Amino acid sequence: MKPVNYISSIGLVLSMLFGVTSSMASDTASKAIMVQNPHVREVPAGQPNSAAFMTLMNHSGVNHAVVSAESSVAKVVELHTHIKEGGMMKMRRIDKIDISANSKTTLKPGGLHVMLIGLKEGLTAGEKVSITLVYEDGSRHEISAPVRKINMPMKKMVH
Ligand SMILES: [Cu+2]
Repeated sequence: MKPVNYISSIGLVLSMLFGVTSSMASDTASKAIMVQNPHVREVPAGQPNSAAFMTLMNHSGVNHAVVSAESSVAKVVELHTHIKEGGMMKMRRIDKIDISANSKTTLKPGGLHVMLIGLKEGLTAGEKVSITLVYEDGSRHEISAPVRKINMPMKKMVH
């Protein structure tokens, strides 16, 4: 093999490697998922918990999932869903929230939500809460969710 051919084939291999790397980078979950209408339930000071809701849209052909969430307003942040048990709606912690390829998952009162446990202070409508979503591939997405008044019977908030 002549040196010129050898060098050009290295160049080909390198360009293939970089091509693969850049296409993978553009497919991270945080780039594929669009977060719409994030909001957090208003709670008075002294109320220990609140919840965040939003719509997660997956604009890729790959299944993604939120595997955890973080926020500085609460001591613990968990992913929750509601299940019906003995005629009562109860909240349950779940490991992940799936967002299937080319579809959307809606977090809403009475269903999936990001639970904010052990609030450091009350949350007043108009304030903004920073929440970081962590996806299954380790990519992260920081969102700013406005606090809103959401009417929700407290008896339905049993854990
Ligand atoms: Cu909950």
